[in-house]
Amino acid sequence: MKFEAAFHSSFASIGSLPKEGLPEIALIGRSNVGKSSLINALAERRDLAKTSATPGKTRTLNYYLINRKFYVVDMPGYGYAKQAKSERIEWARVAEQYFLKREELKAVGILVDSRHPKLESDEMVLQWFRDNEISCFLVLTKADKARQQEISRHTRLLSEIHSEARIFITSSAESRGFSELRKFMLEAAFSRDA
Ligand SMILES: Nc1nc2c(ncn2[C@@H]2O[C@H](COP(=O)(O)OP(=O)(O)OP(=O)(O)O)[C@@H](O)[C@H]2O)c(=O)[nH]1
Ligand SMILES: [Mg+2]
Repeated sequence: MKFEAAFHSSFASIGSLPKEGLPEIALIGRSNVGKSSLINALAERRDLAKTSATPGKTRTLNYYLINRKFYVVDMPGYGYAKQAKSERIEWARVAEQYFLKREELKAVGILVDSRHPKLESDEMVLQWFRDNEISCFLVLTKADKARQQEISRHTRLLSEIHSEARIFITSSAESRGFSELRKFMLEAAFSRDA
């Protein structure tokens, strides 16, 4: 299956989000975890979403229209040490409103670096989604940089927190893990309640 993707628009506030009611799947994760790279890999495009080696590249909610049927939303990363505290608070406020209120939101993909289990900011986010009973799936990124043993351990730890969630192991650098993920995202957009 292909994801035909086009950049739709960037939004800095919840009030201005699209109103036509298409389903949405959001991607979140620490700064630099590989959210924008994942969007490029899903779409098999090199520069659709802007990526950067410097954390904090994505600062708005960026909407990508997939197959003219649903949106994938690239969110700003969290856990970025150099970010001002006021910005962090603002991000949390916007994100919380979006996750709790947005009716179009069908699932949230939480991206975690394959190599780094149990980071404090990831644990907080994982638990927040579990406690708020928001449908989510987990994506291990940068699998090309991790050993199989590390990946297995990490997968096990994640399933202790989210026993129901699907876990995908991916590498954007090596285009690994995306056909399953595309299929899952398409199904999540159309056959589930958030
Ligand atoms: N080796 C490897 N590097 C990756 C992979 N995915 C992303 N990267 C690198 O990680 C860095 C960050 O990637 P981004 O996709 O910009 O990360 P992001 O999560 O969108 O970051 P913010 O927008 O700052 O929140 C870039 O240098 C990417 O090239 C991967 O699968 N393997
Ligand atoms: Mg980004």
